[in-house]
Amino acid sequence: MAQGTAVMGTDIERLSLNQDARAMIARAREEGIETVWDRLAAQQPQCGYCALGISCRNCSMGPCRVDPFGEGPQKGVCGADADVIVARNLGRTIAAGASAHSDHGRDILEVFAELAGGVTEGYAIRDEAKLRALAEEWGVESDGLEPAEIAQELADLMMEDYGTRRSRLGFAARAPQQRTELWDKLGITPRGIDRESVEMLHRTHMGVDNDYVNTLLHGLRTSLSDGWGGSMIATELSDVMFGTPQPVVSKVNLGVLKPECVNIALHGHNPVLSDVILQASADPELVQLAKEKGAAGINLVGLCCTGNELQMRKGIPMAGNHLMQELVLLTGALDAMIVDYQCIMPSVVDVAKCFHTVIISTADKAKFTGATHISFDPHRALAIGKDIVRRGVEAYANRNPERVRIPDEAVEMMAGFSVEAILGALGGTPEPLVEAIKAGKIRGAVGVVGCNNPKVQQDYGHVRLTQRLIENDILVLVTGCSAIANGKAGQMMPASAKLAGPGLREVCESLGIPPVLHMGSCVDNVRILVLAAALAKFLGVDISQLPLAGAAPEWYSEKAVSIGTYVVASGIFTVLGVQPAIFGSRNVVKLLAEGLDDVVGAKFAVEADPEKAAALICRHIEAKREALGLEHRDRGPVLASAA
Ligand code: BF8
Ligand code: SF4
Repeated sequence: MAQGTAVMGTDIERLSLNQDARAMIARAREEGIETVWDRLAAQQPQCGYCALGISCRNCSMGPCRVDPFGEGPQKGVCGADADVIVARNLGRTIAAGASAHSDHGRDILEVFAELAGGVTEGYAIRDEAKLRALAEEWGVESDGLEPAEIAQELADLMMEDYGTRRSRLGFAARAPQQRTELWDKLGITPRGIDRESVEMLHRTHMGVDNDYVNTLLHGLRTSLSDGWGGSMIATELSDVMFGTPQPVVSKVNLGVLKPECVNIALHGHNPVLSDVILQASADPELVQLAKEKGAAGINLVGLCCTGNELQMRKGIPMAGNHLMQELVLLTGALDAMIVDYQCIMPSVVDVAKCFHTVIISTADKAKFTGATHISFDPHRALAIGKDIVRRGVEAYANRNPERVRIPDEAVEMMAGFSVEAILGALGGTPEPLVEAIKAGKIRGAVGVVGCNNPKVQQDYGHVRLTQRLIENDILVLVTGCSAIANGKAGQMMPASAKLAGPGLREVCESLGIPPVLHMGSCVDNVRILVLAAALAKFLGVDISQLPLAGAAPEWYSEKAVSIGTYVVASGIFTVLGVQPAIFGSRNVVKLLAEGLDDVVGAKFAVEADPEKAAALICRHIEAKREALGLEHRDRGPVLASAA
């Protein structure tokens, strides 16, 4: 028995870096509750053709597959070869990811327009200065206008960016001139946000775009319509409506759950929902109801990107990232999980059935069989928000205290580094950051972003890569589930500066900031683009000349593919930790991992080992420094010994 337990323990340790996750996975096994890791194991061996990207079911002459060993068929029924099939599949993946972000952006834009029209409940313009700055950027004459009037005009202009009437998206003008000229030259300047994804679906229909290079170029354009379009609208309008993030200290991991309180988790992405739920959870009547049921109060916690949105703006504690969504239910302490859309596993409904937890879906476009659906309507947002919170309070009465297990103590993390906050900390201009980079105290900056994936030990990719980068004096910018991983690992407090190399440590300590800056949710990756553009413009160079890189060590989603692609198309070298489904075409791999450098000044690399990924990135950053005429380390990075 003891031996059996030890073997199981070792196995569980391989699944996650964290104590809280390990304890809950052990509980799932004890109680026979299925989790994502069990289902991954049950799927083995996964389809090799699909993993290589050389299967196609785009029409009913198929499905088809190309033999990667060259012995079987090399073409689908229509004649498409591996290059065409891989490019088409990748193109569709980018379009799906771009569509997810952009539709999220549209939902925010529609509420923003209705707020301007005075027909919503529970929303306000919380950052009027940002509204006025955006109005100026978009050519709206705002002098003498009320905020609602400005918002109406701005909303109309932004709505048009979803259509096809212009030749260039409004926010594309934020990129340095060198970059926009390059996009024009390549014919990949993003036009309408919807248009590029629709065109990608058209091109990848049988018999349309049969040239893999041409398809992939449109893939770049489609991703740019996300990064400089849909996601950027989502981020900027969220700031206007919910407040531009400023540094705030909060807590993270399953230890944020409180046994004595009604615990409600918000999971998903759109702050249009979560902000109102936060307001509703403070309602005195509901707090009183919670007390009548025997609870000390209502404890709201976040998961995934909605958790980031709430944490960076309101300091709400964070229960965990992607792979914690089932495990948070296994605590037995969660009374309600409120979801909107994206990255919410259908399985949460099944796990919740093993406890008293209610799952409440809210978006009509994202229903979950077996969940309670309460249709969210911004016109009556607060009333609906209160109804939803009430369900959570009522569920608390069904909680069995004997089944509650909260596995760990919460860890402190600092969030809220919007571009405005970073520039504010620097005295309003990028100059101090540029000077620190020039002096070599900070070698460069890297966006470490993206998901968890059960194929990778949870959080190991993020935490180890980040650790190596900061040790090498590279400032790390994090978003999405990566930010939560780094938070749990204790890398995101000002005191974490001691984990950094001497140069970065000195800069962080003088500014009182962590060496790993939380820039928000996944749509907020655009904040990294905006910061990169500001640095490039300040120096009079293109983004591709800066000592920057991107990394997605544990990515899983189509959205992450779109993000990685727009980051590269914007000129930033990007390392993926999980293989994308492209390796069935040598030509596509060669183009993305080599040729793209000559086209957009950046390329992809795939490296599963974060130690090696760190070395690749350090070398890249030193090469960029050298090309800019800055002091550089010839012998590559001095990597610290394994901790
Ligand atoms: O958009 S990082 S697992 S939660 S896709 Fe999803 Fe990935 Fe997390 Fe947010 Ni982003
Ligand atoms: Fe097969 Fe071509 Fe149809 Fe794809 S599009 S399923 S490769 S026939």
